[in-house]
Amino acid sequence: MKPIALVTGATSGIGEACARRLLAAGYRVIMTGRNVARLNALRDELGPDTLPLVFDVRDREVAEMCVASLPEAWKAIDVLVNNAGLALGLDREYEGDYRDWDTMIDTNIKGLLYMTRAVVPGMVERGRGHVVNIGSVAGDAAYANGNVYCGTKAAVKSITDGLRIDVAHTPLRVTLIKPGLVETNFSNVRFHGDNERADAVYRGIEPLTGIDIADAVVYCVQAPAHVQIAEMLILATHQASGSVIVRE
Ligand code: NDP
Ligand code: 8X3
Repeated sequence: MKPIALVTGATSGIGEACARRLLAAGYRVIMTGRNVARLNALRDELGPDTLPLVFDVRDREVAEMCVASLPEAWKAIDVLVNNAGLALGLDREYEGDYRDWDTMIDTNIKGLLYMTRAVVPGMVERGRGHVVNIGSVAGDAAYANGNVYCGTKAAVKSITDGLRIDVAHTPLRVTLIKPGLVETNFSNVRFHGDNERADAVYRGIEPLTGIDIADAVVYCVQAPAHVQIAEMLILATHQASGSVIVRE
């Protein structure tokens, strides 16, 4: 029987790329997100080794219920990729929009925790599993106007380290992937649909792609069982940190 991966936020960007690469690596893939039409289109394209699961990771009860009511053949999740997340706004902290803060904190931190709480007990019980959390270079050090988003990704780093400690007595592995600039819908979402502003983020530099990050995820989950890749920082070649980017 093929192993099973669950990828949150599989409707776009890094999550979609992870779904595609994990499928190609021989996994059956549970693809989650809120965009039903996109999930169904992916399922039609990618075939019966994928299962769409529609829910908002911020809704703890629904997230738990969706995981608990997976069909029997899809219950034994081997890999959880906690990818769903977003940035909203790029403003001085003292001028930020508190609704944007709530959404980022609820999605990037609490949603990731809800999924971990729903899936990891089964992994511990079965004595196998791998959790891959998508953090960010933004969690290593704050950059100008990144304040709350950077804070959520710093929290993801701590929460990932905490989980690794808490499962160290089991065969489970826990990995934090910290991408730099990846061209996805991320900046369109951050700038509330201002596509021109979003495009400018990737101007004058060759950014990473979702597939670059997905390849790293596949490398981590396919490492031999005694090898735990704790953390990976992946930057575009002309990016040195969250705030040092050399453009043409
Ligand atoms: P995209 O906007 O392309 O994808 C975001 C995904 O998250 C979508 O599939 C979206 O699905 C899902 N999502 C957002 N909110 C929710 C929610 N409440 N419930 C369920 N799913 C949700 O961006 P990326 O692919 O770039 O982002 C993926 C992750 O990578 C994020 O955690 C981001 O912080 C991180 N990251 C991105 C970087 C970049 O430069 N792009 C760099 C470093 C980290 P739907 O709308 O269907 O719900
Ligand atoms: C996304 C990368 O540098 O835009 O986490 O914050 S960055």
